[in-house]
Amino acid sequence: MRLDYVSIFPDFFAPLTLSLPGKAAEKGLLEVGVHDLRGWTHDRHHTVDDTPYGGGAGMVMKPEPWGDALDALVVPPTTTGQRTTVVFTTPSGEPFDQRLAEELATREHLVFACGRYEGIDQRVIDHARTVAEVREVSLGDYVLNGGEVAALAITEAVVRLLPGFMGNAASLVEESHAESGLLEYPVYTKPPVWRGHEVPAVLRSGDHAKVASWRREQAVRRTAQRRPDLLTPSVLDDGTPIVRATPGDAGELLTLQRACWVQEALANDMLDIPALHESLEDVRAWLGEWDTYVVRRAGRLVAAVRGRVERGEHGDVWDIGRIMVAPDLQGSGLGRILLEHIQAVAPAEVASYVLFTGAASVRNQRMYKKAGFRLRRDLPAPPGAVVLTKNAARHGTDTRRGDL
Ligand code: JDQ
Repeated sequence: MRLDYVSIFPDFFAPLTLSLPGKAAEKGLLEVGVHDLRGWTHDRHHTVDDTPYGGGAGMVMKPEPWGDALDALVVPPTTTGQRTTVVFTTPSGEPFDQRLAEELATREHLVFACGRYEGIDQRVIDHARTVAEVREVSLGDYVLNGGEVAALAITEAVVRLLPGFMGNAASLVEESHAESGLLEYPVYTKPPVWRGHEVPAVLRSGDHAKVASWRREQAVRRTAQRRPDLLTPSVLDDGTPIVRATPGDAGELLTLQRACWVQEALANDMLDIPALHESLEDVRAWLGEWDTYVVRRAGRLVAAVRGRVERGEHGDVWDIGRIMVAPDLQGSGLGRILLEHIQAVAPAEVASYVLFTGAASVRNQRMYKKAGFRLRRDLPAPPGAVVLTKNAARHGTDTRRGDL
């Protein structure tokens, strides 16, 4: 593979010409060229930028030096028919991920075009598409000052995939775990106790099956907490997903809440339940403070649940609330499923779950008891309400959120 970099800060790429893929270069796996864009300027001041058409702040990279750079670096299709791939790193590109790294690793020639200022004149990208494969790639949803750091990150992710690089025995192991779609489990080495922190006993037990299941549980737990987007969304029997609520759901949540709380108020003979009088602004405010999940049927928001951590005397408590099911779908088991779901997404550190319901809401109470909750007359509850709790009964290590 050949890699070329074009930038007004070629020093960024010094590590590449030194030792990093030096070993790959030795084996003839990799050729690297670093180029100063100013080498393709023709004026005394080596100008690479100009003011934007249409006005606005900042400067734009002028097209002529880039055109000459591409003329010099883009090569015609090889015997295999493969063209040069020009990678423009940009905040508006397709997101870089492992799949794209794998795709780029199949290319024979990559040219990284690293812009600065407000970016490169669009005609350079348009022209590049006529002579090469072009990928506009973003490293992630944050703003860098230029494309160099993104190009370096992409390079490292791609080069380590090349056959013969980094002694690829490890990558086989890695792939088998990556396939799980989960984050990595935590890893430990000697000593067995360090600054009072112990290596989990299961890892020192020598029981390979137990080790494997512990690691899988840790991986699932981490993924649920840090990257819930990676987990297959929870689904109802018919495949309807339970998804995180967004700010745009506030209006429909308010409607659902009114319908549900009118019923709750009638059942409990009390018409001034505070939630019944919440405004759209109130719903927007609590949406920002609670992990809220919703279910849609045919586009209509028909059910919701929310949870959040409360710091309690005896450890953290997962406060579950607002289990709401549209009146026409009550009794369908939706509430029970949402109750299971909100427990499943609770952070690992919670010791117990707590929820409140109307003292006269017998159907709700029956469902909560079936789900393992116990009525707690010993605990304080608002007037007309009762408290139910359940031990979170997590197993594994006493992993705190700070470690996750
Ligand atoms: C350039 C810039 C437009 C900031 C100029 C060239 N993921 C990622 N974040 N930022 C970049 C990539 C990136 C890449 C190339 C760049 C940023 N800038 C600065 C341009 C809007 C904001």
